[in-house]
Amino acid sequence: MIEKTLVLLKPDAVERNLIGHILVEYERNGLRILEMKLMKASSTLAEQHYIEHKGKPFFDRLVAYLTRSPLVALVLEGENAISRVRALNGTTDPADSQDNTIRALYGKSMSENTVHASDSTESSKRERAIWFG
Ligand code: 3AN
Repeated sequence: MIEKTLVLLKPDAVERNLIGHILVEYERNGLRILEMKLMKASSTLAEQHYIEHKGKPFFDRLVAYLTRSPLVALVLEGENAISRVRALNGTTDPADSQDNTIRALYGKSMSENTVHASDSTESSKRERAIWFG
């Protein structure tokens, strides 16, 4: 099934000049960039994005991280894009991520793990609406 997924190259990725390094991984795996923008997220946007984590001890840190400097938001499209991009990104904790995943290569920590991708069709729809209207 052809799917769309919402991806963020989070502030630590942009700060370390990793945009090109990460995009090449998606593109060479046959995923097409449909939309893309470099922007600084507002707290309101970051809170909406991470609404499922509201109330958790790391929520405020998550919002501060996402808003501290520019990020890149993009929509990728391809066959089974949602699960394929999650697999390319690796697990939430970079220390556990399989070799050659984006988080194993570039992730700094559980909190600063460089990339985000939607985890389901519903999340993709919700997150694409948040970031691209
Ligand atoms: P993923 O981004 O792999 O889908 P989620 O949705 O479980 O992971 O978590 C969203 C973000 O919240 C993660 N990218 C990570 O930065 C942060 N996070 C999740 N769990 C923890 C935790 N236990 N401690 C610190 N940060 C966390």
